[in-house]
Amino acid sequence: MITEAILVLVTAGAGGIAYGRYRRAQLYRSLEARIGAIAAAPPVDFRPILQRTAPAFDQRLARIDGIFSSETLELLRKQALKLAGPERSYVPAHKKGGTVAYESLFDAGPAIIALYHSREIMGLISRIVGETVRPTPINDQSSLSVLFYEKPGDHIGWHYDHNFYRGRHFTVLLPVINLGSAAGGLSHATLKAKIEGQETDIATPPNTLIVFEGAKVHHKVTPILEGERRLVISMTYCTDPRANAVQGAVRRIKDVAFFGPRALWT
Ligand SMILES: O=C(O)CCC(=O)C(=O)O
Ligand SMILES: [Fe+2]
Repeated sequence: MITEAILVLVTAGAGGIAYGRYRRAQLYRSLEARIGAIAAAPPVDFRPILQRTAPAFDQRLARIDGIFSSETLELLRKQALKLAGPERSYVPAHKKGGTVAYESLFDAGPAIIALYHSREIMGLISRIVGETVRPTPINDQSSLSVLFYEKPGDHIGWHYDHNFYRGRHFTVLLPVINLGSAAGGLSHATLKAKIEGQETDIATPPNTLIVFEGAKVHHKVTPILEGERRLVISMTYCTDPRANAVQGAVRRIKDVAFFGPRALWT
């Protein structure tokens, strides 16, 4: 009797997981079809960035100031702001802040999706890092996201961005809002990176493109103060986005911590 009940529960549980994964797979297939359409007709012209010279990347970190025209930046900012109610993550002593993940960007943020998938940005990043990069998969919640620092104390502690893939993995940041009472009218959420053992401030005013190998460069973001705001489009690229089973499982565990149980089905 008891064994039967356990059997029923286990079967139901396994069925539930299989169904959850099936529904996720369906969702990703339909989103991938939308990516193709958005990237084929981008709402903004990213071609001007093809003219930019690639900065040195010998420290595995590079910045380009004033990357986009004011019209392009304005559109990206407007769409980032439309993303209502970011999911707040709170990993005690490590991270506090809001995040809107990839799959939630399709309706409000087509220009953000188009940017992530544009040949122009991938060409620029490939020139900077010296290898051809591709987007990381859609089932990785960190592939494309908008980070919201807007409540006092929002921050991220020292960390490496975990690389869940076979190839090299790069993080690309585009701050679209950074307002507060620190120098230059910026917020106190400062990106710090260890470069040659030295803690170095990386200025992140809006419209700066920051490209770094997050799995190799230790970095953090200091807490924001009351009344300040910092919004960042965060994109990840990889030279080989295939993952083995262990890498996939570790990514899922991390995504569950930051984005909740739905990531179990990815
Ligand atoms: O907000 C930033 O400047 C960096 C964020 C970051 O390091 C992360 O999300 O892993
Ligand atoms: Fe990071």
